[in-house]
Amino acid sequence: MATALVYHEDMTAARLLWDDPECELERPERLVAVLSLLRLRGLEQRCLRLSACEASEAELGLVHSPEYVALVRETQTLDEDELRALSKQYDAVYFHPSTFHCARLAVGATLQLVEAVLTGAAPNGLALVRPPGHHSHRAAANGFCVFNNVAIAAKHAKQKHGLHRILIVDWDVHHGQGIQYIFEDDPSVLYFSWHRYEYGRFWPFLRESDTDAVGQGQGRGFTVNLPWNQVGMGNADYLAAFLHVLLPLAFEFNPELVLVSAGFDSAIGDPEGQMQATPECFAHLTQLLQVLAGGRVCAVLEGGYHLDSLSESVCMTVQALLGDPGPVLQGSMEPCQRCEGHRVEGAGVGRLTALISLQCPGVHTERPGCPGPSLDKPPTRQHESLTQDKALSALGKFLFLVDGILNGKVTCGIAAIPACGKAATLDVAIQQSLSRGAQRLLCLVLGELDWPLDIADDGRILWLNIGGKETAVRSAFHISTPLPGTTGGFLNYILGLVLPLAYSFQPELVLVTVGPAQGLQNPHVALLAAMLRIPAAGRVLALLEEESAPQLVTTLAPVLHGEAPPSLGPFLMASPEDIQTLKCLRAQLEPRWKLLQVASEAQGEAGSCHRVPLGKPPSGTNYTDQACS
Ligand code: Q9C
Ligand code: ZN
Repeated sequence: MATALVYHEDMTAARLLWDDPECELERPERLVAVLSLLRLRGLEQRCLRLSACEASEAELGLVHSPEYVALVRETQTLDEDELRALSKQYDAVYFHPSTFHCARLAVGATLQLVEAVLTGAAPNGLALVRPPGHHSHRAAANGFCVFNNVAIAAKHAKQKHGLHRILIVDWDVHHGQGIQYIFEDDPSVLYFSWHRYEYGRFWPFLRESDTDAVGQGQGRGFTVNLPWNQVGMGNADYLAAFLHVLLPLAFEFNPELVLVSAGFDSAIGDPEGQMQATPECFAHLTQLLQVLAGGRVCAVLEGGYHLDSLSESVCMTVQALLGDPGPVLQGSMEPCQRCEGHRVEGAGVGRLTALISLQCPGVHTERPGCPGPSLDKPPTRQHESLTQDKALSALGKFLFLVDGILNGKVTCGIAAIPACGKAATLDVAIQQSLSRGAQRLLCLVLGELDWPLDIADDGRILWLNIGGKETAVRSAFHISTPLPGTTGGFLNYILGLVLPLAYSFQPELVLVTVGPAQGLQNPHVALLAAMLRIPAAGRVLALLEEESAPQLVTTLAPVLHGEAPPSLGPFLMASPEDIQTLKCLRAQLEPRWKLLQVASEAQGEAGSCHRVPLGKPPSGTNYTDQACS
């Protein structure tokens, strides 16, 4: 099953016929450039290619008024002066005699993509369309957009497929106010948009693009705006927004489908966005979304006006959809510090989390330590596994695997070892990696296991023990915490601690050691592996104990190959104890690991934990137990 790629070359027909500096950016070459790079990279050939058909007028009517559809239909027969006069009635819009045809193809392509994904013909996909859609209203064109492709697709998924929860992620650099208006009172569509805002001084200059627009009536809490009040936002800012704002909400919402308003004017080089995120960032954003909704991610092109940046970014998105590991995300992982007001912050968002919890029926808090209902489902498909044997007992083979990952010949691996040999094997893997010159090794240990005595805490190993006996930050590189008691707590740990640390550390290899009876169910381990694979560019080596191996291998092999992890089941809120523990850990680790920083949390309750400066503690000191109990 391959990623769907929906396109039709007729969508290059519409173009600006007169001089207009504002509208000339949106030109046919955008699609031509994207498609030719996709071909050059061999990506188009790997996709399930679908030729777009025009949407029906009934489909347009899911969102647009009959009068507006009729008006756009009439533009087919207008002459240039009439087209120009009509265009002037809207903000940043041009019409061409082919606009109606193109815009219907754009909607049709989006619907075909969603249809392919919801019927199982493709796991995910991308629609390459013009004109874009997210600014258009029920009865108005706006910002180069004629029909609202993504909004129509969401309505279609609800009506024709009976979906109850759809997440729309709008990573275009402009606010998709059209989508916001269409779903503002609808709790079945969670709309998230980040956008260049500059306190309202950037187009479309709307008060309702700010954080305090959260939806209305039943839909209150299901619109999430993240305005950027300065240009120059980069990879770390975008990642922080996903890890600290979007993904916690998205997991709680538990969407059945993810639609992406995939505008690439938020990428470096774009004249509209003036942002700094590199094309590689879009592979990461896509991969992060693929852990939701069983991987059913449909990306639909919106803006993106720098042809090279746009084409590279689309290629990165398609590579991620295809399941390819990587790329490594370069550069400092420090979100923007200087500027107040646009750091990822939660004045609105904190309230939203609470609101969504209240509005989701069946949300309740579990007693910490009391595991939820069994989430294990027998795997339904057979997967090719990277395991060289059912159990990799020979040390030679194991070291071959470590070497293979470090030198790039192997992407990832799974090793099953006898319980008694677990600590020794991990020790050997670490020694081997260091002797091969590895500079950054992330050891994620699930269950109780101590840092190997013979290995120095010198910054080359980041040791993260989840399910250890106690909460302890022995150094910035030696962290231990008990297992959170609920799914919500576990998600908080992954999104609020494990991934920010992994992104900041940029490991060359991640060693995941899974002990027996560590308290995690297989879907939880699968989610952790699926998410760690992203910052690690795929380079994950899982060490399992033989007794638990056969089942875990069937769970882990597909996710290490890039398949979506299974759902975690009903969302159970984190316990106050787990939240407090996480806050204490973060407060202590923030000075060293910048991606942990979230403006709204920086003071608040976490301020009640004494912060102990990091560095090498005297041996045996356990900071956290002193400071936060
Ligand atoms: N320099 C999309 O990206 N012009 N539409 C703004 C500010 C309108 C953008 C002028 C931009 C419309 C789909
Ligand atoms: Zn845009």
